[in-house]
Amino acid sequence: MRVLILGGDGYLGWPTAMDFAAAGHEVTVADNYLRRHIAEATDSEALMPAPSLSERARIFAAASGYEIAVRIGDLSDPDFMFELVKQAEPDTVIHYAEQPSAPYSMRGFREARETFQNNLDVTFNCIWAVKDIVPDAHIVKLGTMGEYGTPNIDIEEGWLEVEHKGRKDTFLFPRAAGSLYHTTKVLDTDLLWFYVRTYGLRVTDLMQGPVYGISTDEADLDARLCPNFHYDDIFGTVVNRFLVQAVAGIPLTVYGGGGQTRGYLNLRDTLQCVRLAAESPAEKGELRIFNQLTETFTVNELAERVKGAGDALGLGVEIKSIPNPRKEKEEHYYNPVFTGLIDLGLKPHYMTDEVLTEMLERIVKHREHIVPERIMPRVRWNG
Ligand code: USQ
Repeated sequence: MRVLILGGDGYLGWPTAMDFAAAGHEVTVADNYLRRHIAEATDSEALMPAPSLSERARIFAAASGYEIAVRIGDLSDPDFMFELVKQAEPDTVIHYAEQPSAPYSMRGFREARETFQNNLDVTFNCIWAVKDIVPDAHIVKLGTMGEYGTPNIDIEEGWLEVEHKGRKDTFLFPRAAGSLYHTTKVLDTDLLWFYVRTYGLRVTDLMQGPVYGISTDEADLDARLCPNFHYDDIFGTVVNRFLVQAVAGIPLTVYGGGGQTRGYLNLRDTLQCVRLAAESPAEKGELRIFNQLTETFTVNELAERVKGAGDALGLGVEIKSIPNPRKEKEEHYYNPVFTGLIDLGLKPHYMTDEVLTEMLERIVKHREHIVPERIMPRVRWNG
């Protein structure tokens, strides 16, 4: 397939690009380095430095023999998006090109507006470019489990059959997101659904939980191909943060009561899920939704697991609850259905002690680059 990856410089975008190229697909990536600019502006740089996209594509080509075409530009600009889609003529568009940080989106008016505009504009431009130029192409959109929030009923895969006053219909599962960032993804889903039912686009929306991991088959070819590994309060996801805290000798920052439950997955499984979805596309006129996670944990359980793996390496890990900077339930029911991707062929890589130990050993090699000031939360939801 010809595959166009929007947001190809990101934690997920870059390893996805290498994975598709290594599987024999023709890959183009596009990015405007928004995350790099925000990371610089908020002192939230990743643990290992990442060369520019063009440089990474050159290193990957030398190491593997697979080419990745790189376009740098702003996908919220319709001219750039339309030109790109015309040139790349994709069979599949993988859309990751969003400001992905919940804390950043809650920092203040400017950051909320930047998140809102970028995320909605890119989705809107992507929909129109596909509709007008390659209407049969399949859009694989990265959504988030956070769209659903933490409802007191089981979370179905995207849709809910409702019986009301003796009649039945199927609706998008109710959504109640916990940050402006997560809310932009709810709005994306609504936009996609409108254009799918009106113009017959084919779309897969992947409701993904927090991802952890550094290693993928292609990233391991050369240290400079490593995904952007963030441990800061802005871009770092909780497992990656806890592992870095364990290495730095900082007590693991459990927010509040620690009963918050989410659905987690290994970076390797993100790659599998996205490829499985792309290689078995949605039908025309179908908005297909999968819940993309492989296991659920409370924050307290995660902290205990990281402590266990860290202590076995002699790190003497401590856990300390700190006031929760977010507005979220700290004790709640959480039971998402996630069978769709398993049915497509996903073989999960679970969060074993071995996986955590491997990550800790890798982080230990970079321990002198950990900046402790990046760890404590700097953004409060009610700040
Ligand atoms: N948490 C802590 N301590 C920390 C960091 C986080 O207790 O030091 C807690 C949070 O309060 C939350 C949970 O851990 O309850 C997950 O937090 P997170 O920062 O790993 O995840 P989140 O902000 O929700 O966002 C991340 C990605 C986002 C993606 C989302 C999936 O940054 O792009 O959409 O995971 S989900 O959470 O399912 O919505």
